[in-house]
Amino acid sequence: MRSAFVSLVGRPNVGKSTLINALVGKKVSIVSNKPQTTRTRVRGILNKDDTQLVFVDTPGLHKATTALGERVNATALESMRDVDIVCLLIDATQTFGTGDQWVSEQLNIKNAIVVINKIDAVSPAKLLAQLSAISSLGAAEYFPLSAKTGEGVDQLVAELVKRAPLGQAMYPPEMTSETPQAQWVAELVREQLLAVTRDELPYSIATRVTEWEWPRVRCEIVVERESQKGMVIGKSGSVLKSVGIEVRKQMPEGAFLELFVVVDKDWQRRADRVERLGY
Ligand SMILES: Nc1nc2c(ncn2[C@@H]2O[C@H](COP(=O)(O)OP(=O)(O)O)[C@@H](O)[C@H]2O)c(=O)[nH]1
Ligand SMILES: [Mg+2]
Repeated sequence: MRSAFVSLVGRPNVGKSTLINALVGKKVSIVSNKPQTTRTRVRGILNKDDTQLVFVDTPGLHKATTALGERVNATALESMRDVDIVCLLIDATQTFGTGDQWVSEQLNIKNAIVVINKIDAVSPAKLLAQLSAISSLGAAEYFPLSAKTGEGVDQLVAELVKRAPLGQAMYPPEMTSETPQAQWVAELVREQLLAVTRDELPYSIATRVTEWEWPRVRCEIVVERESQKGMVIGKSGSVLKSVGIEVRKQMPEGAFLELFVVVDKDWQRRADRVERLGY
């Protein structure tokens, strides 16, 4: 038996969460087109032959300007330590630059695997130019792939299996995620809200399940200002309603999901509130 912890790190929005879902073959981490969607360490488990790979999805490393930003950066940096393999993700559609360089300096790049993601969205010429720029990092291995289409994902898995050290399985074989059900529902609510909000609002939203008396589930949506409440609720509750419909589709049948919006003034800037919200 072999097993390995594999951490997925990189700047915000490079596709770390999309990739963990593709690797596990099941949605274990929420995704959005807004940077800084992932706020906690998320694990996803893949069993392949006699190897168990435990993937660790992490928040994107960025220049933090709030207590929340500092907290999630610390989570990302911690998640790189004590793992067997680090995969550094780079977005093929963005120019390789100082941000990626900085992230690469936070890890032992010589042992790391560099994943160039989103190859479905660039021309072969652009990809070649990117690969040649990125090769200056001096990583052990480079894997161009598309987390979205799945192209190249199997090749990465094969390499990870090859690198996994001998060891016991850490999770039972049927387990793909360790996120508690209530927390997962809160994340699904936040994912839907991220899809319909803009500007600074996505960063102001936190969600948490405050009651779980199946089939009744109560989820609180926390915003930072009174003025944001209306945007989350929508005209006669239209936004909340559509969020509820989309989330219920992803819950076991029969769920009765109640959504409430509350204001916690400037929570994102206050370390104690950030911690209380579970980040
Ligand atoms: N075209 C394309 N888009 C991708 C790919 N992987 C992720 N994305 C998109 O990039 C955005 C950020 O993805 P996400 O997984 O949340 O990035 P993270 O912040 O690194 O976790 C989303 O809009 C994804 O749909 C890919 O392989 N190809
Ligand atoms: Mg993410």
